Amino acid sequence: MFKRLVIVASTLTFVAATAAACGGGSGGGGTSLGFSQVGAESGWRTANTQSIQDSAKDAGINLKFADAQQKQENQIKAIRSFIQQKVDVIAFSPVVESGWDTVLKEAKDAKIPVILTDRAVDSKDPSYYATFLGSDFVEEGRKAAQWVLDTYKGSNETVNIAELQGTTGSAPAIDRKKGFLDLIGADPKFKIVASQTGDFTRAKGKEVMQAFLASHQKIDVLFAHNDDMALGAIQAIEEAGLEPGKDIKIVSIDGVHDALQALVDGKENYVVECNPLLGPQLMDLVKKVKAGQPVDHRIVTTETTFTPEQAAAALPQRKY
Ligand code: GZL
Repeated sequence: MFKRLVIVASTLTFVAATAAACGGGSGGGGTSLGFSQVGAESGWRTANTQSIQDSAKDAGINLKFADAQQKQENQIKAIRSFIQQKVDVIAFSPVVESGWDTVLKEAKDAKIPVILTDRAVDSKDPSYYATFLGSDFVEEGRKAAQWVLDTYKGSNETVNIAELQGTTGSAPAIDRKKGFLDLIGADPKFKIVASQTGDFTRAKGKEVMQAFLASHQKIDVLFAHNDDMALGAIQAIEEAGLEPGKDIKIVSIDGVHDALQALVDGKENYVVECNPLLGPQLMDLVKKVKAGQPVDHRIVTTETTFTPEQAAAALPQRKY
């Protein structure tokens, strides 16, 4: 009798330990999720990764997480590995829009549902993924442009704009540029005098801004596709002896802590939020998709904008 009790107890301990390793939360029901992340290029990405990892644990979902270091071939390798491991669901944030049809068809043939988070793909076949959860990047670009229009309303002076673009070929870079031009392009007083990719990183943003400043073209406004490039540009502007936020007004997108602090410090002028905390919604979608429940094919995340005053109010409880 005693021996049987010991076996039962040790088995229960093993099951509990396994459950904890797979995320001690409830409701996951042994669900396995393979997630391929873009990389760790920005504050936004770090917050996005944290949200996904924390939410998987809370939901009791066994997360297999792969960092692609911003290389598409690494994401394709990771997705193929997830297929071989027969995970229940695959999710990923595609580093660029194109080149996914082959591997998405492999997942479809293996009957493993795919969820897109954060960024979109340009696949023509909507059956390649169950849903796309992420921001409306065109709207984010429009919000940034609207602030520029409002700031220079009533002035007939030419406004020279420099643009730090995100990763070439990525959905946020393509769509934020489109949204910005939709509004800015309508008024000839606004001229984009310089535009180049800073690959969403601070280092590259600083380097490209240094080149913009060296070109001696007068710059009135910097539009950066993300905060990290704007923060790098601020360093370049200060090292050039100019005042960021005054000599060159700056608008960027994401809403990470350091950018809100730059707003409060007067070094930035406006920030458009792009919400990285997609983890809870993603885990809810994973469970629904695994259970074969219907989900919307496109789910847009809700987000806001920040003036310096709004940044000061938001900073104390800012999660990222
Ligand atoms: C947007 C996300 C972008 C962020 C950048 O949803 O894909 O990638 O704006 C990040 O900070 O690098």
